[in-house]
Formats: sequence, C-alpha cells, structure tokens
Amino acid sequence: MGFCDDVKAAAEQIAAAEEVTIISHIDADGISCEAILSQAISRMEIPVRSVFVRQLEPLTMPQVPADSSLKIFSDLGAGQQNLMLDRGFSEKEILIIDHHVSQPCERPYTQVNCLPYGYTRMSAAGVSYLVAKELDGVNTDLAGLAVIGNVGDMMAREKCGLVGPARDIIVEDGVRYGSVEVRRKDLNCYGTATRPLHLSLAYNDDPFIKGISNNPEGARQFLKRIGVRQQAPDGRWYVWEEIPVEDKRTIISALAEQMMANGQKLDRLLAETYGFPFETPRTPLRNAQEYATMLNACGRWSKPQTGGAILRGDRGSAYRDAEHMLNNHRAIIRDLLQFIIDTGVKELENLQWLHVGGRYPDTIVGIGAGMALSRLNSSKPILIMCEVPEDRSLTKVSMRTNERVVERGVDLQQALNMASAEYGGGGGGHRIAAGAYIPKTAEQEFVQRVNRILGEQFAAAGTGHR
Ligand SMILES: [Mn+2]
Repeated sequence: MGFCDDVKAAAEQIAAAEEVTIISHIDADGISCEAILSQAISRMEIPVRSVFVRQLEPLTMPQVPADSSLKIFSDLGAGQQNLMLDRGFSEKEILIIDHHVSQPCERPYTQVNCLPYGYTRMSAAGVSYLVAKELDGVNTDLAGLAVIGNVGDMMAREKCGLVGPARDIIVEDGVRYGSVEVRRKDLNCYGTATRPLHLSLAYNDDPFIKGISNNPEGARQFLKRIGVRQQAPDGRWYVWEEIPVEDKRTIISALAEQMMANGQKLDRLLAETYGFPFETPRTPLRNAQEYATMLNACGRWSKPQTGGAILRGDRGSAYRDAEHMLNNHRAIIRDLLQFIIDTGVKELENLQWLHVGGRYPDTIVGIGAGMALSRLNSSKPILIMCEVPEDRSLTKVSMRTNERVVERGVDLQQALNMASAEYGGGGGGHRIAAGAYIPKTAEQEFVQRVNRILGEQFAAAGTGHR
C-alpha cells in the first residue's frame, strides 16, 4: 500500500457514507481542510456537518457526535486515536486525514497521512485536497484552498516555496485551473498585498537584514536612498504587489548587495510565492500567506466558520467580520511582542523562557513567541508558558525556533512530547514549532527538563551550543 492507495481508500469510504461529520482544527490548515472536504462531500449530495475544535483532547471529545455519521477527523486525530478508542468508535465510523505523527492504537482506524510516506512538507489541507480530487475531478477548483492551508502551516518556509506533491500536484492544479498564480523569484517577505513597502521590508526577519529588519525607519531611508517611490501622489503608501517590476528588481539587488557586504548568504532572500489573481488588489486574500493569517485570526477568535465562509467565496459580512478579527489579532500580537521584549526572558543553557500568566489568550502565545525570537537571542529556542482559562490546573507551553537551530539537530516536537509525557501532559507539533499542556505544578521542573533534552539533541547532532 502506498500513499495513493490510502487516498483511494479514503475516497471510497467517503463515497459509501450516508452522512458525514467533519471534525477539524481551528487554524488556517484545519479551516482549509474543512472547506475542501465539506464542499467535495456536499457536491456528492451526502449530508455533511462540521465541528471545529481547538485541539482534540478528552475535554473536546464530547463535541464529536455519537450518531451514525462517518466522522472525518482532519488536521488532527492521528495522534489521538486512543481517545476515539475510549469513545468506542469502530473502524467503520472513523476516517483520519492528517499530517501529524500517528499514535499507536490497537484498533486500526482508516487513516490517510502523508507523513509515514516521507512527505514531510505537505499539510492536512494538501491531503484533504488529494482525497477531494480522487472523489471527483471537478474538485480541482479547490486547489487554491489547499495552497492556503499548506502555506498557513509553514510548509513553504524551510525551502522558500512548496515542494513535493504540494508543489507538483496541488500548486500545478491551481495554476492549470487559473486560480493560483506562481511567482517564482519573489521577495521572501510578508505582507506584500497589504503593508506599506517599508513596513513589509522591516517586518521581515528571515533573512535578517541589518538596518532594515525590525527597523521601519531604516527601511524607509533605504528605499529613499535607492530611489524607489513609496507613496502615490495622493499620499497612499504603495504595497509590494503593485509596484513596477523594475522597482522590485532595484530593491532586490540593493538588498542582495547589502547582504553580501555583511557577509550573509543570499539563499533566503527570494522565495516562490502564491497569489490569487481574482481577489481584490491590496487585500489579505491576494496571497496565500496573508490569507492564511486571516483564517488564523478567525480561528483564534473562535469563529473558524467565518474563515470557512470566506474560503467558500463570501466577500460580504463574513469578510468584514474577518477583517475586524485580523486587526484585533495583529494588535494583540504586537502588544504581546512588546510585553515579551519589555519583560525579558530568562536564559538557560539551551533555551530562553518566560511566563506571560493570563494576560494573553493561549491561542496567540505561540505566534508572539515566534515573532519575539528575532529580537532576542535567536540561536536559542524560546519557550513561553501561559495560563489556560478553561482549566486553572493546566499550563500551556509554546516553543519556537528557527531553521538554523533545527539544522543543528533541535526537534521541539520531540522535546515537548517527551518532557510533557513525563509529567502526565501532552504535546505535539513540528521540529520548528511545538506546543504542550502540562500540570501547573510542574512548570519549574518542566523548563529544566526541556533544557536538558535540547542539550542532548545538540550533543547528538554534535553541534553543541555556539
Ligand atoms: Mn496542519
């Protein structure tokens, strides 16, 4: 059995279902999964309803209905099969569409997961899309949604573009269908549809460019120096996607020159990016990265259905709602970032950490941690703890690092998984970004334990602390 066989088996199980319940995750990838699967399933005239959960755990399991529908778990479930077993679900009732590490389980639930086949850079929305396409070729109109899910889950980050089946099948389908536009050598930069040019450059810290990254005024002076017009005659700031191609070239070569002068490699300066040419210019819907942020904002304000409505084409009230959430989302993240920097982190040998208490929603703490990293010592992973409003006995832990540290042998998913299991908690995620829940009473010991595990990871890779 190969991955394609698993995709086929999943499609067959769906086609045979009388009715379906989709249980999906609230982030951009999970919201994309739900929009792809539920549209593909309704097109077959099978009744389908959806449930979103922040994560699948004993507390959220009761949201999964005990009816006769086929339960499709998307962007979650692989690592929580024993919860399904505890609920008494049979193999016939369950289909898992995921890209997370699978948990051993004595009942062989049907699962389609790209990870065991070595496709590490495809998200669950990618897998969902392949299943939808297997159900019916008309579903290739949903390829753009899968691109958003993949990019939202950082699948394009490490290689500066999507790779593997996410690139060769999904992006290609989107291009062929006409919904996705590939820009092969675009600037590796966030906010190209909505942010004034200088803010977009300043916001970018991968690669970190001295005098420009985290320095809006420096970026503005840089653009002025190289003669790029930054404002329209009416005073409106230009964004990257609308400036003339000659100006883009001028900016890229000036950045390259400056990086070379600093002795930096240029390998992360450019990236392949994915645009949606039919969306309104200067909106977050114009490219996969900003689109994904908007979906994440919906999820984090507990309105994943609003994100789903946008993916289905709603540009009215759902879109206005989402814009509002996006602005709030950004304001709170900015505030959290400032709090982390003002408060400062405690440094251990292999990590830096901070407890933000109950000041910020646990759903955005990870994002803030990732953004704070470039302003702190980015050679050490950051660990942030916060309270969990629903359960005062628990602490949520978020960790982030960067590609360079991952290359040196660090695997945050493994570290948090191992450490949290020792204290009766649970964790998951990826090498570069992971999270866990632990008992509040174990906080102090837990940080020390993670610090030691990271030390072992560095040692095993023979890289040590530099
Ligand atoms: Mn995912």
